[in-house]
Amino acid sequence: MTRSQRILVTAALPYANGAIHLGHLAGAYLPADIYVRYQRLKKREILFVCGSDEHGVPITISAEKENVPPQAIVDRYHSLNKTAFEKFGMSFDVYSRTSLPLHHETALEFFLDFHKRGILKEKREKQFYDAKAKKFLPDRYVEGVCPVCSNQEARGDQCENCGTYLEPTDLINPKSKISGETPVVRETSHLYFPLGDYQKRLEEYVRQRDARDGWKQNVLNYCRSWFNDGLRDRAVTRDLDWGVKIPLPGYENKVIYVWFDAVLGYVSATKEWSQQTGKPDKWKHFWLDEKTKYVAFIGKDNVVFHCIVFPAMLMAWNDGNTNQYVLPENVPANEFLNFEGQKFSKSREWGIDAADFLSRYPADSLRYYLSVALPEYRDSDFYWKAFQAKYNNELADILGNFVNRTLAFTERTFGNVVPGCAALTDLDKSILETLKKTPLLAGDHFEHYRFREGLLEIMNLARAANKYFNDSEPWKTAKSDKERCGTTINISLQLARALAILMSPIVPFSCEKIWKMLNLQGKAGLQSWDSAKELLIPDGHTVGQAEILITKIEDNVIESELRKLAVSQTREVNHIEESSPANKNLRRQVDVPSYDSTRKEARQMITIDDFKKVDLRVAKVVECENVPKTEKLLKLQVEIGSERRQIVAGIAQHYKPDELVGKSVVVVFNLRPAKLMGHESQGMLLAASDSDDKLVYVTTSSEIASGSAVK
Ligand code: B3M
Ligand code: ZN
Repeated sequence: MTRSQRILVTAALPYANGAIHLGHLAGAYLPADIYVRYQRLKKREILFVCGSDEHGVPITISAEKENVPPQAIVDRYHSLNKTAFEKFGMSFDVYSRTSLPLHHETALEFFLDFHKRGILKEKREKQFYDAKAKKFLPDRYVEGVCPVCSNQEARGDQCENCGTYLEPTDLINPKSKISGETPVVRETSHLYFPLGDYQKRLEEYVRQRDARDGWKQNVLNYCRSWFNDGLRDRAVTRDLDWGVKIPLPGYENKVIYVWFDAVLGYVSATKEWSQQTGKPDKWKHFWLDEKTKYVAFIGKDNVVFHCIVFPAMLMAWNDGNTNQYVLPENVPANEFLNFEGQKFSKSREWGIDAADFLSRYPADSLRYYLSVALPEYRDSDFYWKAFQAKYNNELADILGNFVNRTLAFTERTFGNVVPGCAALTDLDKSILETLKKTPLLAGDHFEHYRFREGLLEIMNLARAANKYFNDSEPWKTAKSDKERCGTTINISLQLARALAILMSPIVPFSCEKIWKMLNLQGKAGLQSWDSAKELLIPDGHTVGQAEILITKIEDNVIESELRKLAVSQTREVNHIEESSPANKNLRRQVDVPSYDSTRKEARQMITIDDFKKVDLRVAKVVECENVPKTEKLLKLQVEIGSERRQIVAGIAQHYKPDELVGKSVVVVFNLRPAKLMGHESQGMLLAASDSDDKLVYVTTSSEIASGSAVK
C-alpha cells in the first residue's frame, strides 16, 4: 500500500438469473474476500461492496419461460446467492441489488447527465422487429442458424456452440423467441456512448495505474487487444421493459443497457450501505475522495467493462461535474476455473453450484482448495480428487495436525496451562525467524493480488512448525528436561496463534476454532496481521479443550461425487429455451455414458462407430479470400485429392487469407453443405483454440497427400 490507507473493494455483481457456482467463487469472490480480510487485519479502512445484477435480457427470458414477472426471478436468485455467499464466508459490508429505486436513481443520474451534456449520440439503425408481438427484438431474442458452425440454435448475440460473437442479422433463418415468427427489419433509434473518444485517455489511464499498482499481465493483454482493435461507440439503450426506464421522449419503451447500469451498481450499493449504517453521506468518503484506493475484483469475461467502459463513464462524469469519482486503481481479474477438465455449463449441467457444494462440505474445505487452485494467471480446474487430496493432505495433515498435537500435548503434559520459555536453542531461534518473516512475505503477496503464493508462504510456516515439533521431540524432553519441553510447547502454541491469524483470510471458520481452542480474547479475524509474529500468549494462560479441527474427507464420499457426475451427464439435457414455441420440439437427448469413477469416463463418451461416421481428410488450401461484409469468415478453395471444394470458415480474425494458401488443413469431408452469409460451405475446417481464444488450424506433416483420411 503506497497511496492511502482507505480502500474500496467491489466484487462483480452476479446476475440474479442463476445460482453462483464454484467458477464464480474462484474467479472473483474468493480472491476479493481474501484481500479484504487481509486488509482488515492490516487495520486499513476498507469497504467491501457487492450485490445482485438484476437487469438484462437473460432474466426476462427466464421470466417468460416460467411465466412469472422478472422480479420473481431476481428475488429468488438474489436470496439464494446471498445465502450461498454468507455460507461461503464472504465478508461483504453490503450485498445490494440493482432493482432498488436507489439504484435506478443513481443510474439515471449518470445517464441523464450524459444526455444533457450531449455526450450520448442518437443513431438510427435497422433492427429485427417482431410484427406479431409488436416489439423490437434485443439480440438474444433472436435465434437461428450460426453462419460459422451451422449450429441450429445460435443466439443473436453469440453462438454458444462455436463461441462466435454475432449480430442478429448474421443468423441464417432467424426466428423471434417471443412468437417464433421470422422477424422483419425496421428502423429504430438508440443512444450510443462514444467509447472511441476516450481511447487515448483510457490507454494512458491503464498505463498509469499499471505503473502505480502493478496490473496483472492477463488483464493488460485483454486491454491491449481492445485498444488494438480500436474502441467503438456502444449502444446504451435496449428495447425492453425490464430495467432502468428512460424518461426521454421516444425512449418510452426502452431501458438503459444492463452493463451501463450494472457498473453503477457499485456506487448505489455503497449508498445503500451508507443509509443502513445511518450515515447517508458516508459513501462519498469512498467514491468521491482521491485518497481512496479502489480495487475491482472480477472474472476475465468482465475485463472490458471494468477496465474500459466503466472508467470511461467515470471520466465522462468527472469532465462535467464538480464531484469527482475515483477510478479503479486495479482490476485483478482471474481467468476461469473449469470443472473436471471442461467449462462450467448450466445448459449441459456441468459443474456444481455453490449452495449445493456448501450443503455437503464445510466452507473452509472449498476456500482452501480454491485458494490453492485459483486461476490467477491461466485457467485452472476443480477436480474432486485434488479437492480431497489438498484438503486431507494439507489443511488436515499440516495445519490441523499441528494445532491438534500441540493442544493435546499441552493438555496431557501441562494440564492446559501454558509453560514458560527457558533459554532458546538454535532450533527455537530458527523457527522464530521463520515466524517473524512470514507475515511480511505473505503480506507482500496478498498486497499484490498473488493469493496462491501468499498462502504457500503461510503453509510453509505450518510445515516448518510441524518439523519443529518433530525435531524438538517434546515427548522425550517431557521426561528428561521439562523446561526444554515447556519451551517447545510455548513456542508451538505461539505458532498456532500466528497461524490462526495468518490463515484467517483463507479459512476463517477454522481459524476462529483455533482461536477458541487457544482460549484467546476476541477473534482471530480481528487481530492485527503484524501481531502474528509476536509471542503474545502469556505464560500461565489456560488454553481450552483440543477438538478435531479438520475432519478428513473419505474416499467413498469422493467416489459418490464422481458417480453423480457421470449420472448427471446421462440426464436429458435441454439446450433450448422452452419459452420459444419455435423450439418446443427440439429437445435433445444426450447419450448415456457407461459409468466409471475416473474423470475421463465421467465425460460424455462416444463409440468407435460414432467416430467412424466422421470422415476427416487432409486438404490443401489453393485460394483464400475474406467473405465481404463479415469480420470472421474466410472463403477457402481446397483440394481434397482430385476433388476441389469451397469451405467457409470462421477464422478471419486469426489468419489473413495469404497465410493459409498452400497450407495443409484437416476438414470434415462428409458434412452436409451449408450456406454461410450466402456462400456455400462444403465441409468444415478443424481448428484448435487455446485459453486466449486464439484459433489455430489443425494440420498434418507435409508429406501427407491431400485427400488422405485422418483416423
Ligand atoms: N453480472 C456478469 C457476471 O455476473 C455481470 C457482472 C456485472 S459487474 C458490474 O459475470
Ligand atoms: Zn457457431
